[in-house]
Amino acid sequence: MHYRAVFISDLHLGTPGCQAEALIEFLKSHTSDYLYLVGDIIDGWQLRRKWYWPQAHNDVVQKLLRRARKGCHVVYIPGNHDEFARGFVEHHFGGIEVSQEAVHTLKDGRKLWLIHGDYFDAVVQYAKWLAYLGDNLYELALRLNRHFNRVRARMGLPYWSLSAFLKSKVKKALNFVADFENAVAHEAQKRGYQGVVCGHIHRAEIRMINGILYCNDGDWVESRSALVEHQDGTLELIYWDQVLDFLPIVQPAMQVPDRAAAPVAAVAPVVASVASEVA
Ligand SMILES: [Mn+2]
Repeated sequence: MHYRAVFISDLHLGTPGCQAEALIEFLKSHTSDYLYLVGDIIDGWQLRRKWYWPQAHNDVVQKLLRRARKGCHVVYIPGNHDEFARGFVEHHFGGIEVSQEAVHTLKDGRKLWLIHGDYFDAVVQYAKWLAYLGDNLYELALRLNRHFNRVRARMGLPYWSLSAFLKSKVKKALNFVADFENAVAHEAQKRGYQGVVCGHIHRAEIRMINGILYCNDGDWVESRSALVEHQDGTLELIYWDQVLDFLPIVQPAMQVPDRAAAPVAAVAPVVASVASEVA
């Protein structure tokens, strides 16, 4: 299928989480006149910590370069994980244009503002912390919570609920997604655009927010999603071969006999899914 435009972001090449093989398959069957890389394409943060660069990740880069060579207009908008590329803004890389932000005009004339979106994320550090907790650390946190409360009890202090703490964090994380979407849409409107395309929060979406078309193209770490503009100008989110079991289920936590921990177990899948969404 050949599209007018394809928008992808948050590939996180250079991390084991990147679904490079699926992305290559997607790119093969989704050619376009315009290809926008909306940030966090290469994960410089992770690569600095630990070098991880399998062949498939190289193939993705080669595929993007080849696409540019073959006449596709490829624009690369660096994100926060690939902020090193912001030093190359207004330059070309083998035909790929690097830009801080971009504008795409839809077939019907509407102008979309293209940004990664991290500028609107005042709480990157917090979200990262939550993402770590969503993993195996969750179990450790439960164990620590029990020890912590034994110590507190010995000191005559009341029980401190990890459950209540996590619930408030989850609520804040959900607020964060809505706040992010509203802030991005509001700024697009202020700048005179009819819509906006961003990434960053790994949450694919197409919806109207106060008369502004808000689009998020998702990610290639979990949801394998892309935004496309068909030849007739309609926009669509494409989920590539999506598997339904992508949410990490925290099974062992369900079997904790400690009654105090039971509510935590109930909220665990939510924490895990929210954590992955705001990463
Ligand atoms: Mn990002």
